[in-house]
Amino acid sequence: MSNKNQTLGEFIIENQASFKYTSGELSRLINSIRLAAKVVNHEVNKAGLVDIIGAAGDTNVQGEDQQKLDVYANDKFIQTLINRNIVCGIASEEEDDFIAINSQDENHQNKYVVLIDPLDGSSNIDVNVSVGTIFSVYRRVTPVGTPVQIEDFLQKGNQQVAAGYVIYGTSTMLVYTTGHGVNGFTLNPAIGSYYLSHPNMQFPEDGKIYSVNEGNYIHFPQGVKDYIKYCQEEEGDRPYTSRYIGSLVSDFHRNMIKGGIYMYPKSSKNSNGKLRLLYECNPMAFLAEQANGKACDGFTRILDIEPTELHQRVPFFCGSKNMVEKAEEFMKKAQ
Ligand code: P6P
Repeated sequence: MSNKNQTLGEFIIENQASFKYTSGELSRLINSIRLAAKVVNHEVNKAGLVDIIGAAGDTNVQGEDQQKLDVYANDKFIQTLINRNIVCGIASEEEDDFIAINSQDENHQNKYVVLIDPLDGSSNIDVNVSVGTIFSVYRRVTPVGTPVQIEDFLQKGNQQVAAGYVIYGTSTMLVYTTGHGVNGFTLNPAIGSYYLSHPNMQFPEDGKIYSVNEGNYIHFPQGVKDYIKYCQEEEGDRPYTSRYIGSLVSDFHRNMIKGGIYMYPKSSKNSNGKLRLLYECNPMAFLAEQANGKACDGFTRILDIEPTELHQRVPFFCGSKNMVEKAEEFMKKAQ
């Protein structure tokens, strides 16, 4: 149950009982993400002042080292999660290997691992386009109290206990699920509180927006080319509108509100596509399915894919159910 304008804190307390398996740890985990997002939001929003505060790698007017924003975001989320002593391991797009936490202390009882893309689309910051943080949460599968292992991270997406994103756009929003639907919270930066602005978010079953980098068209598989031509032909409610921001979180968020499909297919340039399974596709697929949408690699449900390595890439089709199913139809027909 949720009512509009409830704060994120009130929402978490009210829905605590529905977080199965947790004694408040998952709530504290979401709270730590909400705090880190506020800190990163502040830094992202002043990135435009780079001439005053110094570009990445320089020192700013206070003589402080100016970090690249994705490195900054990575450090902030990792430190916030470690300081609150909630998780036993973290994997990040910015870290080659996973980070084991408290591995020397067999008394720690932390049972969650977090996988994160700290600042997806960060190349857009220099041109003032929205960017986002994406996170995915699992319960560990190795014994509590022992050092976390790679198998704690290489779990299928259907094992996630929570997933979400922060979108640093015209307003900053935290959108997440714990398996009981998707809710969106908008930050009021004046007082630092998030308010439930988008309760129970749902993908429209159908849509008229397709998001893909058409510059790669000649490199796409035939099924993708056929689907793009289908979107463009004059028939019924088509041609659709092409909208591609170059920021997954932004395209996903718009499509969830208005209806649409986002595609990052494999191509002759990227044999498995570009997006990472564990900390981009799985969390977005969990959100999509919780919001009555769908997510696949063109043939297989994303959440059923067996991961083999931390930074593996997969082709990604995600959004309104009927649109994803139509794209799958073209992929299978062209096979
Ligand atoms: P391209 C950003 O780098 C990202 O991971 C997604 O956020 C975005 O949708 C995609 O890559 C853009 O990639 O190759 O179209 O520039």
